[in-house]
Amino acid sequence: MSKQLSHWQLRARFARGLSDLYGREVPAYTTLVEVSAEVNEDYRRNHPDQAERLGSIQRVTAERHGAIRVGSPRELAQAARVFGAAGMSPVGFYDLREAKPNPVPVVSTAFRPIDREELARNPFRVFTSMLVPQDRRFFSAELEQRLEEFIGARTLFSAELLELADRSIADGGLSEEDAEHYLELATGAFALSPDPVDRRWYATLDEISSVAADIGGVASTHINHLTPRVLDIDELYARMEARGIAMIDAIQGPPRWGGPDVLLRQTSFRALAEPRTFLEADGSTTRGDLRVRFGEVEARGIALTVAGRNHYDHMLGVVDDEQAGSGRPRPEVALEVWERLCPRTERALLEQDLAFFAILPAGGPAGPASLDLLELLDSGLVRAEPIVYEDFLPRSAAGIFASNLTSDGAVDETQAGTERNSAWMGEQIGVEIHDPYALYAQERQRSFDTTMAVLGLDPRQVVTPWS
Ligand code: OOG
Ligand code: NI
Repeated sequence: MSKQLSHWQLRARFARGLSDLYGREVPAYTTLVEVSAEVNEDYRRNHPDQAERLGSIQRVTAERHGAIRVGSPRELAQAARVFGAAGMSPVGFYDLREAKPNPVPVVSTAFRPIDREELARNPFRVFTSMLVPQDRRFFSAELEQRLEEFIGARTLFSAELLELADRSIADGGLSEEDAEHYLELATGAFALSPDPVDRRWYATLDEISSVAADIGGVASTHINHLTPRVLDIDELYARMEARGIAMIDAIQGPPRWGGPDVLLRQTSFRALAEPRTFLEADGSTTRGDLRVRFGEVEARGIALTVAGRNHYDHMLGVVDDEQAGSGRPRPEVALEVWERLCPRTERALLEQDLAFFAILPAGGPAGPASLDLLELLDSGLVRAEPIVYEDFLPRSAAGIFASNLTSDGAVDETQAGTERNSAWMGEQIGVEIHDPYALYAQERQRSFDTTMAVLGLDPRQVVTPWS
């Protein structure tokens, strides 16, 4: 029997395959990856003891997230099998239809590894959005029907690919030969299609939403962007601009400041015109271009608890109020709000149970073992290491979508929306959508229980900020 490739090995190869593909399709992406690697290397040199606190340099340098868009629950269920084959499970539910000021007619989840060891081996994740043609705020009954017919008639993932995917899920991996085959088909499923785009159909959808056109106006799906991770996103932004690449206005997410970095900061360069073939109304084909794909980059910080996230959303609301009417994001406003309202240290985040930390043995001088976690930390017996945020932010996602749209779109707010939630999505695809908060809490609890056991303490008797 030939050697078996495990899920994480498939995931690492899948990520590399997509990265090679996207680099061939969008050369500016290669520039972004190069500049990101330089920024990370310089950061590591200048901050030797800080650089690896949120992940090893190997992990961060290899790290990517992709974004894809599909048209129906059936397509999403198939995508779940293709990703499941590489150990990626759906985590989180994002309703972008509610995003202000730029609603997008999709609901999304992210496929990613969920165990710490798996994340450390390769954290590849794919933000996956599904069109909601049933939502009357965006689509008429007639358009819904046309969309369902168009999407129902296409095949994104071949039967052969799905069969290999199911085998990998069932067996925990694939033989070398099957793996090659799976990777070729899986990567190929996300290549930009050379098929002609029906110009009138595309334009009809584009009037409602550029994202609807990108999903329902073409015959297949494709990577929308592939995002490297950097340790200093402000530096990356400056270096890209210095190379003459036009970046969007702002870095999405929390501002740069002197306190702990939390959640996620993202920015991107504007979508590039890519040549496409069009099918015209008179049956002829012409050459033209579409601007949909772009380059995004991100920096990841500490995962927040539900309370921390509520506080974060509250701070964003204050920033909005204070810069209302100014037209464009003003970083100094956000900075001032953060200085005023955000706890300044990791310790404060931990004490107020606003962020997640792993509790690890620190090998400090053995003092009298306390039954209070904060005292154990003070005595140097244990230490708290930040748990990195592995997910996405709906507001940033909507900002990323919006910064690259060609039309403003049309939304009829007098219509009622169609109810969609995490449970609904899980039922549609036959796989449970994991709750990201539960995953972070589990990781914290495991690290805490293990460390208390090492100290000979009963974890149930030790008081923590979250107990
Ligand atoms: C997804 C946009 C969201 C992110 O990083 O927040 C996203 C898309 O454009 O399809 O990728
Ligand atoms: Ni993205």
